[in-house]
Amino acid sequence: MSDIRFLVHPPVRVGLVGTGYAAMRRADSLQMEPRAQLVAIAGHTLERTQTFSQPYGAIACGSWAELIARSDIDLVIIATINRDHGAISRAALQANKHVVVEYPLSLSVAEADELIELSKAQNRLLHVEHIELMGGVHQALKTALPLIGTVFSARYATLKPERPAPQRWTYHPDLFGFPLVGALSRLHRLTDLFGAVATVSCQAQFWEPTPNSVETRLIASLPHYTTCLCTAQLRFKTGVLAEVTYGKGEALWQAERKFEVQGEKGALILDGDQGTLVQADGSHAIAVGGRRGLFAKDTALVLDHLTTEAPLYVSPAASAYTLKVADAARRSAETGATIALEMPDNRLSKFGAFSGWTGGSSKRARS
Ligand code: NAP
Ligand code: BLA
Repeated sequence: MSDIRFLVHPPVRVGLVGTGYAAMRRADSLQMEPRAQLVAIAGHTLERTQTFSQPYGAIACGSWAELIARSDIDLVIIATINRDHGAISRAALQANKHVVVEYPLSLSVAEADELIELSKAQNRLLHVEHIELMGGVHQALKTALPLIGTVFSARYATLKPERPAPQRWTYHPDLFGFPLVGALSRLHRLTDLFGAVATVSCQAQFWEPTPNSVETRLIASLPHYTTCLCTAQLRFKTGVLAEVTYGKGEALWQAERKFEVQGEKGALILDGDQGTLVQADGSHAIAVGGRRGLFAKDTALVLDHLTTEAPLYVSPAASAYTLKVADAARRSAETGATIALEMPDNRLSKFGAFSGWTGGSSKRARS
């Protein structure tokens, strides 16, 4: 991460693509930052873009291509639908802009790799946001993992009942990607904690938007669904077995956000924002920080990086590796096969891909 060969003199001039929740958090963060200037915004419709841009005093662009073509922009922040991340990142890098993109970098594994190569060739920053790594739950896990000895299993479930299912892009496979690709942070927490994955198997269910029906169709791709429910089993190279469940929509009745890790000397349970360490002598509450202010933190770290070369908390190579795992889950769900992953490129460690590999990891990892 020390091979950054660029420095931007503040204020960093920013173009923002997107007008939704993540874009608003970015725009608010930039407005608070003396080191940045939000120059222009591009959205889905010009009307919404104009309304969104006005309080920030930013120029509303008619398209992301128009935004990227501007010579008064150093950094493009991409906070729009997942389908477009790859194309916008590519165009921005080709135009010599630095790029920050919300996860996932691309819906395609091959394109993600190409973009990383392109950013190096262009000598520009490519940062994929992974705010979940800075959130309270993940930080609590990282801090407490050494207390439970050799880890052998983990379970992470996030279920979000939404009734009726919203008419949003997040329920369109073409726009969001395979559920564990679009919600890449779920798998990324695990690769950050436990490192490289040996095998993946996954089952996925999708409910079609048939009126008055919750008929289950075990097919991987529909133009639009009203519920998805995916469960992936990951066997890590260290031997840790993990199960990840992700679901959203109107066929679900009980919300859940729970991360459990079992080790030879204890267990860690993070249920919502409640943390518990279970050991031989009983259960102890552990402190868990919040989930607010994470986009602002990410934005500040990017500005630190661009203006002083301070290191970032995650590398695009680490994100691209997790994308390979998520894509293997998709292939497993489609074929019914268990997918073996190739050992990640040794160069990954150079880019900090497995920064969390040693943190609280099992003894097996070192044996
Ligand atoms: P959002 O609030 O729904 O905003 C989506 C943006 O995309 C809006 O500008 C929307 O414009 C536009 N859009 C919607 N449908 C579109 C279509 N068919 N074609 C082109 N543009 C379309 O979503 P979000 O939560 O901000 O998510 C944006 C990105 O941030 C995603 O990549 C997501 O993974 C990432 N992210 C979000 C969070 C979070 O907390 N929300 C956290 C981490 C990462 P209109 O409203 O005008 O349609
Ligand atoms: C992640 N939240 C996301 C993502 C989307 C949303 C599309 C990226 C895909 C994913 O990982 O699932 C969308 N989140 C929403 C919406 C609501 C929501 C529409 O909570 C409606 C209330 N995001 C928020 C709010 C918070 C928030 C209000 O919109 C609360 C502080 C946090 N969303 C948040 C965080 C992530 C995320 C921290 C990263 C994912 C993670 O923690 O694993």
